[in-house]
Amino acid sequence: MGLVDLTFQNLDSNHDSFLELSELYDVYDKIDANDDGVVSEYEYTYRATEQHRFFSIIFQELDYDGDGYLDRGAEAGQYIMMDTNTDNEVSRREYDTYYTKVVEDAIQKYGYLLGPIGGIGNSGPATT
Ligand SMILES: [Ca+2]
Ligand SMILES: [Ca+2]
Ligand SMILES: [Ca+2]
Repeated sequence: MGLVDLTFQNLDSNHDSFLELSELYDVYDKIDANDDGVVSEYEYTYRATEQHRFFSIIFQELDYDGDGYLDRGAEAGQYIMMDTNTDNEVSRREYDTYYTKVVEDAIQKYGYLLGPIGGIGNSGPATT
């Protein structure tokens, strides 16, 4: 399953229905297979088999400074982006909204790399 199972429930390790920054950090620490403190594109994508290329373009989207690694700065930036009402917690709805947007942006910018796609990005309901 790999990263495909990175659903909100898996991220929310204390099950309070909110994603805290520490929980996001924990997830990246797990993805950081060689423990060098940053997540490389390889680490981010290698567990995803069928959707490898898809995660690759998501990675490009998250790697805002384009250095090929997701560090704590990128992770914190991602968290701030998710927390749209700035209450320092990311709700399920904020998470869904954020990922819908990331997927849409990634497909817009890099979708040509995917070729024909069947329903990717439409797997969850888009909250309004
Ligand atoms: Ca939580
Ligand atoms: Ca690493
Ligand atoms: Ca929030």
